[in-house]
Amino acid sequence: MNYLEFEVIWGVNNIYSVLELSSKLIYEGIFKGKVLETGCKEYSPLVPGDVVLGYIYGSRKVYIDKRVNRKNILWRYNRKADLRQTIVSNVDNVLIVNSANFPEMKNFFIDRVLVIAEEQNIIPVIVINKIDKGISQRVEEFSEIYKNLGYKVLKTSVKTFEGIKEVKEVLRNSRTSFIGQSGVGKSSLINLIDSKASQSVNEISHKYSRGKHTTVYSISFHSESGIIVDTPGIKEFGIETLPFENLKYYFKEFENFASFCKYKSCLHVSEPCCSVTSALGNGISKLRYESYLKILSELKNYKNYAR
Ligand SMILES: Nc1nc2c(ncn2[C@@H]2O[C@H](COP(=O)(O)OP(=O)(O)OP(=O)(O)O)[C@@H](O)[C@H]2O)c(=O)[nH]1
Ligand SMILES: [Mg+2]
Ligand SMILES: [Zn+2]
Repeated sequence: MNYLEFEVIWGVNNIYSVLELSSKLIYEGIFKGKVLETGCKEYSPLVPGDVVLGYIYGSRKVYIDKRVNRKNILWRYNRKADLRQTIVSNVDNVLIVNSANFPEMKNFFIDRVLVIAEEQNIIPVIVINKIDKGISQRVEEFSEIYKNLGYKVLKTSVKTFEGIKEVKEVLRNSRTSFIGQSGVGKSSLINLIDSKASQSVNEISHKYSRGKHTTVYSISFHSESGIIVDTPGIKEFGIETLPFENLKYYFKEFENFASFCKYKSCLHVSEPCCSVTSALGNGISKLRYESYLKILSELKNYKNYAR
């Protein structure tokens, strides 16, 4: 059997579109067995970015036998399935796309993605799109907070092309996943960057001021600017399965203060002699700290939390 390496481009219902890496040809891949043996119960065993081993049969078909170990995963908690769901794997950058106006930017959403990016060693970039329609004061305020933390914040418009060059610079020689609420313009940005992408885009619903979930599955594009992964709009980016004691390590602004807390195990909530809480409003943003407390309580309340 002649095993070859393929990259997963997209897949639905266990049928995958896979790219053979040396010939650059696309094949239709299915599992040789009923499921892919990964050793764990997984919500999505194969996602864009995965590399698999398999062999070609018939015309343009591939039996997928094995998933190559992943460098990292962009994951979220899927409440319905009560499982961690991998969205994309082997990711260099995650572009957290927001709208400067509608749908309204959710800082808690951004903060949760930042936590996972820090946990998985993915470089996060915050994109504020639709700036042709003006930027709300609130969005400006948060942009400043994220910039001060050292995160890259790009302001873009698909209408005026502002910031597109900067987005392309991020994408170069890497795999970048776009992520965000429905209707923020992920697919519109991708279509602008790669004319071959031709992803569907849709008006946002005026009745509900939100997107219509136009993109329904994740898909990769090997564009001249780099590998781009479009993903469906996400309403809630939950991270409940992260152990709550670890959350503090992924709020990177705590790092400089945490070593001065009295207790090494300090969670920076109400412990005595906590340097993080002492720095509130003076080194630690109150809005980010509020987010930390909110996420911490979500993690603590996770029903299946196993110690
Ligand atoms: N004014 C303005 N409208 C934009 C911009 N980018 C996207 N839009 C509009 O926003 C709407 C939603 O865009 P999509 O690209 O479908 O959004 P999406 O994030 O891919 O949404 P889902 O696939 O549902 O997750 C469309 O009507 C776009 O034309 C922009 O920079 N400026
Ligand atoms: Mg889309
Ligand atoms: Zn502390």
